[in-house]
Amino acid sequence: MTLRLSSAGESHGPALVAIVAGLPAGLVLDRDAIDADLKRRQEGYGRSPRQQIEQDRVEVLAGLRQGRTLGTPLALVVRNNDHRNWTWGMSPWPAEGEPSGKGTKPVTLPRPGHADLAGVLKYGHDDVRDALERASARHTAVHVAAGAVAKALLATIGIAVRGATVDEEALRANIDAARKERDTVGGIVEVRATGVPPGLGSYATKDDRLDARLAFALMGIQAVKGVEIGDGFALAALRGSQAHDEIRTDRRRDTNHAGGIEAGVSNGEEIVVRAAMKPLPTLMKPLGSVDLQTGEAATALVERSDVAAVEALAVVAEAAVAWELAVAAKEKFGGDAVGDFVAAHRAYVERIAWARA
Ligand code: EPS
Repeated sequence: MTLRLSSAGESHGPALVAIVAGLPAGLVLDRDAIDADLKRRQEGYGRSPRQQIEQDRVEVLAGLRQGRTLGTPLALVVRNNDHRNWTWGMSPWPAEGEPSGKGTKPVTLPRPGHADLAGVLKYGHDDVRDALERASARHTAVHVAAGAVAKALLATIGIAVRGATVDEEALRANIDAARKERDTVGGIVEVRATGVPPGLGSYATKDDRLDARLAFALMGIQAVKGVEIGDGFALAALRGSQAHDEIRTDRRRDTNHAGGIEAGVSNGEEIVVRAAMKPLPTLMKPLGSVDLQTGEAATALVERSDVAAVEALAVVAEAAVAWELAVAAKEKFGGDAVGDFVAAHRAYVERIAWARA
């Protein structure tokens, strides 16, 4: 069974939901570990006051019994506490009573850089909110929960995944300066995965390639505008003799310019991927836009937002990479029961006589 993930949920709607299908049965999940990742995602430097309203926790509605997966779809829910302030404005059904709370007036001032303009044009909305609510990075919360489940599966075969910002100190100084100037900033995150055996992904077709799948997963996260694997763009300026990682007799490498992937296949070295995030588009000193109701020049919507969400992206990118590695590992090792998955991995590393570094 292929691992599959689908999600739904608006930023100020009742909840975010994800369905994870294709997990082997018997995988032990730790609620505290999932909630710890949800908390890490919320704690990032430069977040908006929204993070004081939310205390993200996972709820499991299906697929789990006494902390063990059943091999059936796992249904995950993360509730939006802020929905209580939007019950009329974000009511799934026609709202009753007098309009009250937030979201009652249509938004008509699209923000450059957000989904606002393209979203209303594409879907025929009159209210920009109908586009921005789903485009919001809020829904990354439930992807982090799914990523924590993927990490539990990967841990059974000794794979660990960790994301971090690149140059934390400079990033925080940049955030402080931008906050003073009522502006926003982006930044770069890096995800590393250890314990990945050679042979995940394939060069056989382009959608098998592990590098393509990781790039797809990272570009699928809000505000990500660039992805690189290993030394990425810097490789273009090197000679071949400098750019490639020589193979030792034990088939390991002393360098890792390739970021653990050659020709779309993991090579057994640490997987290293980076994602670049653009500055967030909700600005306190807004850019020029158009009022969609009047057609007149205007400035874009101003509302509560983050100065930066780069530290959150490190956690979200970690979840995305973990998810893709879990998909690739499940594809390679299969297994309806987690023991089958682990045994297939063991047999494989024995066949290739792969000794972990
Ligand atoms: C977001 C705008 C802000 C962020 C939000 C993403 O939300 P609000 O408009 O409610 O202040 O805080 O991210 C989250 C809520 C989250 O949990 O990550 C946007 O426009 O994308």
